[in-house]
Amino acid sequence: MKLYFSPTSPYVRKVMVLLHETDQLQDVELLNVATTPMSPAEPLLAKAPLTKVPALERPDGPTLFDSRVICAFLDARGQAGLYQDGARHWDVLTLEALADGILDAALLITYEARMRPEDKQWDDWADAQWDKVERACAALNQRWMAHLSGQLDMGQVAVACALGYVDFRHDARGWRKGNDALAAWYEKFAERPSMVATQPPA
Ligand SMILES: N[C@@H](CCC(=O)N[C@@H](CS)C(=O)NCC(=O)O)C(=O)O
Repeated sequence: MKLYFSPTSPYVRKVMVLLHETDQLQDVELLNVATTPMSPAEPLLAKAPLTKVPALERPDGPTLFDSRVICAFLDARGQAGLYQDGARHWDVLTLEALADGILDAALLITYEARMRPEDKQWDDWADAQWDKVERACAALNQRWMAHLSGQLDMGQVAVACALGYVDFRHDARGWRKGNDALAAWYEKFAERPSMVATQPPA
């Protein structure tokens, strides 16, 4: 399998953490591609029409995207059980969706600053995206700590990758304020070898 990859993409990081945690890293070749909405990566065009990373090329089926589909596929392939069974399964999916929502909002703020000409940038819009991140962090801190502190699952991995990205690109906005329990949980989770090995380059 070939994983279209970027070392700074937090969505790719979800997949990489899963590969580490489930001992499947050796089954995947990493293809480093730079892709943005304004400059889609050529190698992705034929495989993944949305031209985003991650995308997973397989010898025996269509290329998979997005990160949630790839993670679910690799979890099933490795029989890892990171999506849990029963009622907890839906909690894991909701937690992963919440984490990906943090990423979507945070990435839009990044793109606003990096892609849009300076005279067209709109601070209120970026701040409104940040409001989503703040609401999501508050919800995690208030309602999800018991789940986050339980047995490892994909919801936890996604939340950790989302918080790692917010630190990486939007540290100055201070997501930890008022979220002490979440901050303490993240500090510990970030020590996992899978998280250390997949840190974005400085
Ligand atoms: N929902 C997608 C989002 C992936 C995504 O937005 N990746 C970014 C890199 S962090 C990208 O490839 N952006 C290029 C673009 O938007 O054209 C997923 O979960 O994989």
